[in-house]
Amino acid sequence: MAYSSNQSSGYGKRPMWQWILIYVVVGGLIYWAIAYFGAAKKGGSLYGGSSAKPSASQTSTVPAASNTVTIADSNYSPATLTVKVGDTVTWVNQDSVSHTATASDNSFGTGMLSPGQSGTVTFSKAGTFVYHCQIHPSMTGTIIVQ
Ligand SMILES: [Cu+2]
Repeated sequence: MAYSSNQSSGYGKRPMWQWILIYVVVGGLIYWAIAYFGAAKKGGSLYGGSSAKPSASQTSTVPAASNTVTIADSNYSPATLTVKVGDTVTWVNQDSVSHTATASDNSFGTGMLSPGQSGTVTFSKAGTFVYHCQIHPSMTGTIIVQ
C-alpha cells in the first residue's frame, strides 16, 4: 500500500521540465510527420507515382553538352563536329601513338595526348575551327561552334 502510493506520488512529482521535453519531442514528431507526408503527397515521388513531372522540370536547365572526338588510326572521328557555344569537346586518343588536336589559328590546343589520354577544350565563341595534329599534319578536323 505504501509502495503503490509512493508510485503515484512519483508521477505527480515529475518536474515541469520533463513534461516540456515530452511535449517538444512529441510535437516535433507530429510536425515532422505532417511535413514528410505533405511533401510526399505533393511530389508524388515517394511511391514513384507521378515521376514524369519532376523529371520534365529538370530539363528546364540545359547544361553545357560535352562532346567527344575519338582519335584512332590517325583519324579524328567525327572529322567534323558541330557544337553549341559554351560546349566542351574532349579528344580521346585511342590510337597507339601520340597525337594533338591543335587549332590551325592556334586558338586552342589539347597539347600532346599519349595513347589513352584525353584533352578537353571549351568553346566560348561561335565560328568554324579547323584543327590538325602537330605530329601528323595530314590529320585534320573541324569544330563548328554555333
Ligand atoms: Cu598525330
